[in-house]
Amino acid sequence: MKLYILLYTIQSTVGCIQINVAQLLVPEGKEKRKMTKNQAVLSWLDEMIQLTTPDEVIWIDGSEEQRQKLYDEACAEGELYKLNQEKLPGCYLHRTAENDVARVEDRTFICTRTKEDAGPTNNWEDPQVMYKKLEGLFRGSMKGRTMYVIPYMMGPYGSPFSKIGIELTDSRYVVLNMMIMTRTGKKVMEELGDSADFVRCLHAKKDIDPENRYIVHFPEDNTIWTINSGYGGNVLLGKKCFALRIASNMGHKEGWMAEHMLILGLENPQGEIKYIAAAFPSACGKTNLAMLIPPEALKGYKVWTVGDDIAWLRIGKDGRLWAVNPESGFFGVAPGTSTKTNPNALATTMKNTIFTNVLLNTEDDTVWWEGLDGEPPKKGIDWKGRPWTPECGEKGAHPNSRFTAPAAQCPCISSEFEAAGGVPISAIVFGGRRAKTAPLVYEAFDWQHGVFVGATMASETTAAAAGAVGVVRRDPMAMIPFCGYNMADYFAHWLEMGKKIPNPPKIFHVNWFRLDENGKFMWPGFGDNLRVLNWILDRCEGKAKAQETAIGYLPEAADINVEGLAIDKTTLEQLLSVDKTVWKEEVESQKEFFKKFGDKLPAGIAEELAKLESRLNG
Ligand code: TSX
Ligand code: MN
Repeated sequence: MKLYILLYTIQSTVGCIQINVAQLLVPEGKEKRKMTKNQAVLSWLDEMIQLTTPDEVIWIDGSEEQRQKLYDEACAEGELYKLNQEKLPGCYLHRTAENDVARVEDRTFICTRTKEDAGPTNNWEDPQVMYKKLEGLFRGSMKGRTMYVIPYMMGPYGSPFSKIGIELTDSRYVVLNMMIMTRTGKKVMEELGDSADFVRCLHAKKDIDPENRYIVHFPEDNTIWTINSGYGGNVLLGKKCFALRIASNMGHKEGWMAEHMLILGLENPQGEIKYIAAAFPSACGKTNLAMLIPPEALKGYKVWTVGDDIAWLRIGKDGRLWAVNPESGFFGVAPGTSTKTNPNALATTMKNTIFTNVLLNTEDDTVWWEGLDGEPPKKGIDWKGRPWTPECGEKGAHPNSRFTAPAAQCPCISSEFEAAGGVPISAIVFGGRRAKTAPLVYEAFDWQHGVFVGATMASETTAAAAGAVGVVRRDPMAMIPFCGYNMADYFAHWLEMGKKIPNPPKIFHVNWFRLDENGKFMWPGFGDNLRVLNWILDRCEGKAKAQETAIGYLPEAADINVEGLAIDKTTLEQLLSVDKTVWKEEVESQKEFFKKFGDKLPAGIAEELAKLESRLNG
C-alpha cells in the first residue's frame, strides 16, 4: 500500500505525464471499457485493485450486449442455469452455498468513530481496526479473477432524491442482480460527472467462509466492504447496505428519511390516487400488500405499486412528505408466492428474472417452490443441488429462496415509479404480527404518538422462523437490522422531521394476524386489507369516523366496509377491541425494550409511553 501511495504521489506531481496506476497494476489493455476521467473514482479504484489484485477489470456499461455476454459466461461456468426459454424467457437459476442463504446480522457491523454513534442495536468496531482486519482478508482476494466495476444509481435518473454508488465485485451473479435491482452503467457515470459523492462498495466472494464473513459499513466515509458471502442481502450492496444503512445516516445528516417501507398508490372509483408508505417486520406479507388485488365487492379500486421494500422520503415544496423507491427491481421471497397470494408478483417473474435457491423442475426446466399453485413437480433438483421428489420429505426450495425481477414488468407498477419528484404520502402505516395485542387498525393521535407507535412495533415469531413460537420481537419501524446509526438518534430524527413537515402524513398501525380463542385468523387478509386501507385514507381526508381509545383512534365495526365479506359483527368487534390487561403487559414489555437506549431515549418517546400507561390506568 505504501509503495502505491508513493507511485500515486509521483504521478500527481508530474501531472502532465499521463501514467495510470491501474494500468501499471493490471496487465496492459485488460482494464476494459474505462468509462470515466473522474479522479475520485479512478484513485479509489486503483487503490482497491492494488488491494485485491484482480487479473482483469471490466466496467459495466449497462448495454444489452454486455448483459447477455455475462449471462452466457455465467451459464458456461455453472454460476447460473438457463431455464426453459420458451416458458421463462430471460430467466435463470442460481444456487448459493448451503451455509450462505440469508443475511447474517451477527456479522454485520457499523464502524463509526465512537461506539455510541452505532448504538446498542448494531455491532460496532473501530473503523481503523476493522479496515486493517478486512484489508488482510481482501488482500489478493481477486487474484486469478475478474473485478467488475458497477456504477449504479439508487432512485430515478434526474431526481433530487437519487444517490450514486459504485460496487466492485468478483461475482457475475452480483453484477446481473444489480442490473435488475438498480440503474446501472454509463448513464450513471455521466450523472456522477467529476463528483466524489458516491458510495464506495467492495465485495469479494473469497471462500464463502462463514467464519470470516463480514458485512461492514463505514458511514463516515460512505464505504461498504463485504466478503465471504454470495447471498443477495449481503452482497447486492445497493439494497440493505446502501439504501437503508448508509442512506439512513445520510438522511439523518441531510434532513430526510431512508425507511424500510413499501409504497403503494390506491386509486378510488373516481380515479383519484392517494399514496401510502408502510413498514412491517419480516413475514407479514409486505410485497403482497404492495401489489394487492381488490376483492370482487370493491371493483373500481386499484392498487399501484411504487415499491415493495424501501422508501426514501423528503419534504416537498408543498410541505408534504414525498417518497421514491430507490430500487428498480424486486428481490422477493419465493415460497408462499402464488396466484392466490400475489398474482402480480408471480406475473412479474415470468421473464428476465433470476431465481435463487428455488427447486428446479427437471421435467420442463422451470422453477417451483413451496406454496406455489398446483401440484409439485414429480421430480426436480432441490436448492442444495440434490435430486428431489415430493415424497422425499424435504423442502425443494429454501424458505428464504428469492426472485430478482425488474419492477417495470409488474402488471400494477405505478405510472409514478420513475417520477423524479416521487409521490406524496397521505398515510404512514406500521404493522406487526400480533395474536392478541394490536387491533386490526388504529390511528395515532398525532405525529409524536405515531413515532411512538412505530418505535414500539413488534411481531410474534411463527413456526417459520427459528426459535420459539409466539415470542415478541421488537422491531421499531422494521429498522432494527437496517438502521445505520444509534436508534435513539433515529427516533429523535423522526420526532424532528415531524416538526419540519408542515403537512405531515397521518400515522396508523395495522395487524392482519389477530387470532381467535381457537388460534384461527380472524381477518381474511390479502385483498380484503383494502377495506382497512380505505378507512385509513378516509381518515386522512376527514371522511371516516373513529372512537378515541387508550391506544389511539379506532374505527367501530360499522366504519369498515365489509360489503361482500363473510365476517360476522362479533368477529369484527373482537378485531377492533382493546384488551387493557394485555396492553398493560405490553407497556411493561415496551419499557423493558426501551431500557437499552438508556438516557439517549428521546423525551418524546418516554412521554408517549407514560401517557399510554396513564390512559390505560385511567
Ligand atoms: O401476505 C399476507 N397478508 C398481506 C396481504 C396483502 N399474508 C401471508 C403471510 C405473510 C407472508 C397473510 N396471512 C395475511 C395478509 O394479510 N393474512 C394472513 C393470515 C391468513 C392466512 C390464511 C387465511 C386467512 C388469513 N385463509 C383463509 O381465510 C381461507
Ligand atoms: Mn426488506
